[in-house]
Amino acid sequence: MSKYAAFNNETALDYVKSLGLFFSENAELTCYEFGDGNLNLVFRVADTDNNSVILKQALPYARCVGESWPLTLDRARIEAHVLQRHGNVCPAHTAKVLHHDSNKAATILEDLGAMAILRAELIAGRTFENLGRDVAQYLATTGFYHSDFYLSPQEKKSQIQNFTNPELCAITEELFFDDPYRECERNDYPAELTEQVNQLRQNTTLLCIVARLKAKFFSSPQTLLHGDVHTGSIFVSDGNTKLIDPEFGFFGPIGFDLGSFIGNLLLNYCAQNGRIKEIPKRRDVHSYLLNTISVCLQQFEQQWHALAQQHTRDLALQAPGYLDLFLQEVLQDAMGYCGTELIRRTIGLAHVADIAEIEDDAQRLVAQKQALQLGEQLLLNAKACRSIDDFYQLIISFVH
Ligand code: SR1
Ligand code: MG
Repeated sequence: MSKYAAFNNETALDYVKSLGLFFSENAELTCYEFGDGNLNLVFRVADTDNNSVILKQALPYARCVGESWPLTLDRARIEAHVLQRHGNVCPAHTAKVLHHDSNKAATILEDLGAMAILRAELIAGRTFENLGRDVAQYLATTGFYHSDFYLSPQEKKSQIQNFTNPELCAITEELFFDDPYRECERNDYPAELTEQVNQLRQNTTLLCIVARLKAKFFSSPQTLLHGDVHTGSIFVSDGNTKLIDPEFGFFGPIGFDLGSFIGNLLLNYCAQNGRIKEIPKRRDVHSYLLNTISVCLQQFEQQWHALAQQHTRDLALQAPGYLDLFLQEVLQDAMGYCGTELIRRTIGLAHVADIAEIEDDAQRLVAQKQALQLGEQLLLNAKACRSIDDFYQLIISFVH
């Protein structure tokens, strides 16, 4: 049985070569580590003919914090298996797993180096026409085919066990729903936000809404989530969109991924006020982001509807009218989770470069205040929304 040891450039190259699966026997290979995420090592192994693969390996701790934050290696198994299951139903928008070794916590993936990470592109003000549609397709398809509408109760319960991911879920449970709402060493925000943060923490209505969302995150195994759909988990090109990095995957509430994605678009929206100086250009990027949110919500709802009408296997869930009620609740949850994403990325541990890397202190503060206020308002008003149009109006009433 192969044993775990963290790779370096040399051992990563040797490992990929030893598999004999991706390169010709005499190929001259090069390898370098380029991971800049919070948790893992990521190597690119290439030959001289432009063939390449990505080797991703989990470390036994959170890379962004160090060995003081131990973390299960099992997340590599979860990630590879979520990618495989999501890839089976939505291959167009899921990164392809080429090989996985749970003992080494290592996965070899297709190299998406010809595409770019969405966060960096959005920060640079670049736009991608199909983004909203593609992410909606990924979320609706992977969501539907792992839900009670489609899986048998036996199969679903067995898959819930396979994807039990307590350590990574605990990170989300604490970073999304606990830390921002109380004093905590991990929180990180400027002194100028203290008053706004204190008001947030004293709002008992808001704290109850956050508690409800956390309870649902704990105990609503509705579908196999990606678990971390931020704009750093999405590769884009002019023609395509691919999701990577579902190591936080587990069976949870359907609205969580949708809300995380929209939250990240809104964080970029807030950031652009401090980034793009030319008003017409900024207006274009803002309209693009709002339009992408609108398309994503509409497509998600339409696609889920179409899948459910054609492929629902459960008899009771076919009851007339149930689907609409179900989707309304999913969208309300999504808006709530979106609010928690905006808040935790502004005052919690893990910030987004969109806002954190705005150079001018005053401009950064304006973006942070807007993100915090928007997050708060989405949380407070999500339950009152009944339609996609209500959600859209809610968002635009607080960003304009
Ligand atoms: C310690 S991990 C911090 C954040 O990075 C991941 O990508 C997740 O979003 C997590 O909350
Ligand atoms: Mg990640």
